[in-house]
Amino acid sequence: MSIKVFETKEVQDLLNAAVNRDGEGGNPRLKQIVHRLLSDLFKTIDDLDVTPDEVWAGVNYLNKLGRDGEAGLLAPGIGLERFLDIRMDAADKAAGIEGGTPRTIEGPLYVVGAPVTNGVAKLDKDPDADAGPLVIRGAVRNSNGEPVAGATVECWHANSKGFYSHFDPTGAQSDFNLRGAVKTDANGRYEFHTLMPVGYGCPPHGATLQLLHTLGRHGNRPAHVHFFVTAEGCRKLTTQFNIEGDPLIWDDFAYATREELIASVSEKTGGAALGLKADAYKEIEFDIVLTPLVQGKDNQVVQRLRASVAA
Ligand code: MBD
Ligand code: FE
Repeated sequence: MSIKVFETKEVQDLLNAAVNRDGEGGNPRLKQIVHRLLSDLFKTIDDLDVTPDEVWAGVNYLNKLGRDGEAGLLAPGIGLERFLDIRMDAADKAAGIEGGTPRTIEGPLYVVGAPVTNGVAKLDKDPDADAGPLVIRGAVRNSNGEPVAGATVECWHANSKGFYSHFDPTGAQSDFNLRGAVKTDANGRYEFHTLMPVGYGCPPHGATLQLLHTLGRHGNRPAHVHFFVTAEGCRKLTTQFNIEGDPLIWDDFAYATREELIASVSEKTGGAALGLKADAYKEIEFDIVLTPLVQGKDNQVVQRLRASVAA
């Protein structure tokens, strides 16, 4: 069928009416964005001759996505969150900002308000028989290579099942298990004592995995650890490392892997003296370089609705 109605006055008037384009009230920015999104949707329907059945399947999908609470999970899955990083990387490049630890996506599983300690934090509150001890340590430096004392390094990751506390479908984990924040010491150093994570997989019956499967994709991530790093005079860094050797390192459904963010693991002994659950443990060194404020401002603080324990 070659029915094309998008360019007609009737359809253009409909698009303008739908966002109250010329009327009083409402938010002009939202009008602009919704007008463009609706226009692109209508044009897609015209161009690809999308059938009414297909449109209603899509509407139904959005209802399921909302019921499952997975819009924040679909966003990285369809590359939307990665796309925002690509744009921020390009903005930094255009502004001549370089040299910091690369950013990569926050993802939907952060919880506000993890406990903060000085220098070192033990993140594993709950026992996890299938996870061995892991020490994550490193230094925070500024773009001059100087250690940053008093920086806050916040960290969160999954357990041996790939589940995050607060979002664990089995309900097994305590609040803030495998989550915590450390203030760096006088040498800019931080250290987390924790347990080795396993990669996350999307909920098996959720809307995100449904779409990914329909695209012939999977919904799994390699083992990884998330960070927020903040310090006086520096821009907030949102990043992660992915752990070397995971077969999904370059097949992450959320597209968060970056060459510079692949952590290598060393085998250590002496864990008993550190209070770890076994003497043999794994260690990841992850040094972090922050970039300075831009004209006194942090242009990296992203506002989004984040989970909290009380809510
Ligand atoms: C995760 O653990 C994650 O980091 C992202 C981006 C999406 C889903 C689960
Ligand atoms: Fe994650």
